[in-house]
Amino acid sequence: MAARPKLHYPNGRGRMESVRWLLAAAGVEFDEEFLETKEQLHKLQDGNHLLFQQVPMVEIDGMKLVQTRSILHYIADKYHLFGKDLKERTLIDMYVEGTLDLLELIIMHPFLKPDDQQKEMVSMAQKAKIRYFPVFEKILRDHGQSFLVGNQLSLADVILLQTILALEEKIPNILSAFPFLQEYSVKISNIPTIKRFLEPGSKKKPPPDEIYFEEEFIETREQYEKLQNDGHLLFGQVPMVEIDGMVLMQTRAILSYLAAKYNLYGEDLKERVRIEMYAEGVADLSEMIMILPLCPPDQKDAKIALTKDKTTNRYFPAFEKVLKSHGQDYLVGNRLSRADIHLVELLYYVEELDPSLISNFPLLKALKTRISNLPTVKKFLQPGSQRKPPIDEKGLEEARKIFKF
Ligand SMILES: N[C@@H](CCC(=O)N[C@@H](CS)C(=O)NCC(=O)O)C(=O)O
Repeated sequence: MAARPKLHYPNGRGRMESVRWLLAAAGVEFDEEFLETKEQLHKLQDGNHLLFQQVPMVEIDGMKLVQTRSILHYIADKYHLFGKDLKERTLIDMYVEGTLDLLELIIMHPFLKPDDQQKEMVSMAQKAKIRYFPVFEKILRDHGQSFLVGNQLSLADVILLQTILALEEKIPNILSAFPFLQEYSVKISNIPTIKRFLEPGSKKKPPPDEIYFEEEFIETREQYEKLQNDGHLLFGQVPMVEIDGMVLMQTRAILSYLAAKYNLYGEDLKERVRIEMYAEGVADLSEMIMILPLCPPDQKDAKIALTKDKTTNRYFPAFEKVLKSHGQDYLVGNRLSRADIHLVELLYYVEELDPSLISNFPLLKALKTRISNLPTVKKFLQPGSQRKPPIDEKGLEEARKIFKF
């Protein structure tokens, strides 16, 4: 039995991800040797294993292949994913090269400076919608077939689906004006080999800029005092977040930084200020809900009644009206922003307080479902994530001891 191909690359998507996609689509099992240190790359370079001193490198059929496109072509040829004749092959090649131009932008995106990332995201979406997707939409519409070339799966389909899904992770509604591509991407995703690759546990790599964060829980008064005495806390308070070489304090400032860094703060100053207004409104109601457990028992019922009244008569109508006024999927600019995230977080808190409060607000309900189904949010809402449960009596007691309130 021939040895399984062995892929040499870091444990991330980069240029190797297309090779992983193609092997998976062809139903080929493969092994991976992850380059985790510079030394490992140098060892491959010094050992003359890399023709141009670069990875991706794939050991296959007794060869050490480099150059992503050459690797893709070899695998496509070997597994009959490169058309039935020279004409089909060239069509596939053209489609692949066009798509790779777009994919290259996605691959390079995380390496841009945070300030440039937002601009590039907008221009990437424009390029996809104006230059690339219309081409493939037309091809599919004109020939009415399920695949781009020769009515059978080819390298072109694999790379196009990879690119569509990678873009959708960043811009969920990117295919909204392309019905044929929507149907196509569902069909190709359901091809058994590809379906398996798209399921959790496969060798498909997560998005490079998926955010991982670590938490250091403050469990005792001593830990809190140590942080204060170390001079880490600007105003002696938490939350505190260490990020990008800084120590950030003040919840709103932290949220603003994260939103700006991860393109959740609108396209221009006008969108930004609307996002901020909505976020501040959400924060006011969230604050009312957050302090309910601290309320003295004799005032609690009145405070809850007031909170419910403000929810249904002030805040929910305001957001329902915003959504109704533009009929779009998101609060601002028809794309995900921190305003949507904060509002949906609030909707979950309100639901814990009284699930009936949302019943007269159909657009808010729809927003909650939509945002909750975004892959990253969905993951966060699933058990086992870093999301925290509502505070209980025990948690409250501990917080009292730590913060002395
Ligand atoms: N045209 C090459 C470019 C390969 C490339 O730029 N590889 C990068 C990693 S993604 C690399 O090995 N960089 C290290 C170096 O150039 O020394 C291909 O498509 O494989």
